[in-house]
Amino acid sequence: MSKQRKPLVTNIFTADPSAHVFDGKIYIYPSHDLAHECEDNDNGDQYAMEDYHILSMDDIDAPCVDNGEALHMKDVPWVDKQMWAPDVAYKNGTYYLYFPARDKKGEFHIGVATSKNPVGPFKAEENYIPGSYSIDPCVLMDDDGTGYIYFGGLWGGQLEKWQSGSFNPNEPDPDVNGPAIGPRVATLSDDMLTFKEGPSEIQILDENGEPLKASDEDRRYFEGPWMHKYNGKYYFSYSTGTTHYIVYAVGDSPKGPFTYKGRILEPVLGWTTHHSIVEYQGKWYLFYHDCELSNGVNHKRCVKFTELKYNEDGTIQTIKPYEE
Ligand code: FUB
Repeated sequence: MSKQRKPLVTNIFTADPSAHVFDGKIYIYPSHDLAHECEDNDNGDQYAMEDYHILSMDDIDAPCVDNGEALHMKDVPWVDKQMWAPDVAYKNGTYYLYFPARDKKGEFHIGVATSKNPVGPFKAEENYIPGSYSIDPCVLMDDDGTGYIYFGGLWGGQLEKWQSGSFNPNEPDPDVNGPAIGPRVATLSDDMLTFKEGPSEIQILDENGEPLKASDEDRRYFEGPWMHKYNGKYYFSYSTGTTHYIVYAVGDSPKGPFTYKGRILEPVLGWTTHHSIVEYQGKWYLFYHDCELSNGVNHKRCVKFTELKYNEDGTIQTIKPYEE
């Protein structure tokens, strides 16, 4: 029985799924939402997660298993709170878990933890990756073995505060008529633990080759990046945040620029939307979340998946999450 478009697990709340295939099995690296009572705010204080649980499925129709706690913030010396959306990468027999969290000064940075097992337990490095900031890391291991890490999120994710190159809590918002703030990309070092190059800002362009504007909230970057390759092209997808779409842009190189192409997922129940895209046995799947399990409570989310289809010209068919 396919679990498509149903909560993958119901014993815990999960969100921000990063799906990967390792040795023929599907592994999902989500955030672990906690069921505390609190008010929502634009700073994201309601997302007070403390640990990670990794989910797995033997195949796309198999039951989804919660493999238990893989990393807790008490075991990460630099972290104070809010372990948000993670991703994983595999290289030379080791799994690298990349995760954002607030440090003791209240700044978001990105840490890395390693394990020989895809479901952990993971052991974190003492400090965050030097030069990292903001939230929502995702990693592409390119065909030549180079790792690229993408990250950044507006509002609670603090990306606006890094416009000068260092953290400025009083940084004014960008001019709405100017270019949107872009996500960041860095090249990972050969040992996957530091940045070899970058971070630099990614450009997302409209159909005329102009950078998307900050006022273009239906299309500009907000948070939740994902990168995958299809027919040799780089597909950079992300959440538009305030307008609640998952959209994508396509380019010829891992660092862009990328040209906006369209919507992948229409809004789901709940404020946030966050996804990943993975190929499994010749089909493509979108992993995403909504708030069905809590009847719409923003910080009590559940991970789901559905099939994703391309058109002949390489564009992606838009998914309406509650219509077949
Ligand atoms: O889960 C906390 C935050 O909510 C993530 O970092 C964002 O992408 C949004 O899903």
